[in-house]
Amino acid sequence: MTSWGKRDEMIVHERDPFNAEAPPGVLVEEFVTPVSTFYSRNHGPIPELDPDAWSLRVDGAVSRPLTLTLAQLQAFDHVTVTATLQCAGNRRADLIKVQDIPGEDPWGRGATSTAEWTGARLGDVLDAAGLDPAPGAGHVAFDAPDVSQLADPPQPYGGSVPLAKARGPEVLLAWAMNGAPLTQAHGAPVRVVVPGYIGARSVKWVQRLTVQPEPSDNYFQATAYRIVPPDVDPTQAGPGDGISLGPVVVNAAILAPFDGSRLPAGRTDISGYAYVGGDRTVARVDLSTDGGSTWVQADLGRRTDRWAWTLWSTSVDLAGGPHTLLVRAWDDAGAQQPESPASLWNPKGYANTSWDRVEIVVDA
Ligand code: MTE
Ligand code: MO
Repeated sequence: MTSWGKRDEMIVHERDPFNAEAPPGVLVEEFVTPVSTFYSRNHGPIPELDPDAWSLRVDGAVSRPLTLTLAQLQAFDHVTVTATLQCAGNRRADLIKVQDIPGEDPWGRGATSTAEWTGARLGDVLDAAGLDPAPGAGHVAFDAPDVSQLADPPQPYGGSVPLAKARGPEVLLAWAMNGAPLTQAHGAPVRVVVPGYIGARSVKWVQRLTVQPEPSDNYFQATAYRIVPPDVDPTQAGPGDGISLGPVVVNAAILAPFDGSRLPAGRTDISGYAYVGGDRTVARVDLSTDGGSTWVQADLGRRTDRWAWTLWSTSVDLAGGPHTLLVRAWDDAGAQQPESPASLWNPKGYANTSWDRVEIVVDA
């Protein structure tokens, strides 16, 4: 299984560790992304865990430390949440066009996907462990067994979220994705799903939860997934430098038509996604077909899932010739995406939320 259950159309950035995204035209087809086209983001070799031997250790600032087997975890209430994951490296390719970002993959618009996740609430498991609500209990750290050689020093993957987020009813210890057991690449037998936070916090193959006063000291929490200033050499950045990424900022992309396409004259359908995490929702999506001189509001599709993306679409008559399509989304706090990727450039290429731009030519 060299392609980890993914369709041939996937854009594979790296085989080892496996990193792949769906092309835009495939991603836009369905609100719930099929597992075969859901992006895959890994920092080390994908581990193969025996579900019968797997257990979850829950420790730290709890009065009853627990070790749960899969069957014991599945004895908690089952909850299904339709949630989008979005990698902090989504749309990095457009930052690389501003200035090169050595050592990081040029992800396009597809480092984000939506699934129906089923599992136990993390908060229910913490309650069972006798969570100590004392001031010392500030974060929940997640540990996984996959060792990343990209970390300095090489170490297993991990991360953390603030306790207040961890207790949200949407945060899951998930064993199923789109109604089927998690695949090996997506974290079998159990992963964390933290809707609204960058994908990096949804730790796969999780085997330990620790309630602790500080964020995780794991490399992927303390050093990576942080925005350092443009003039800092990221290889010199140490633990605690820069801005730690958590809630996802409002973002949007055009998935159809594809950049560089040549289209027949007449009515043109334009579609894509918009997404915001934290405690915000997408409020409006604007589209321009003339490089930003004028804007129309796109139609927002299915809006029933609080933690999922909004797929938007619109249909326009375009005259023959070249057109610059732009999209920008607004959230319910009135925040809008910044115009230029240059204003957002950072040495690791995270959180490109600039207006998305697609160049097309319409036949006369
Ligand atoms: N969990 C582990 N154990 N190892 C990883 O490399 N990658 C993280 C996160 N969880 C990762 C992990 C990142 S950066 C993202 S964006 C998501 O998983 C991607 O989840 P997916 O591969 O299921 O799409
Ligand atoms: Mo990510």
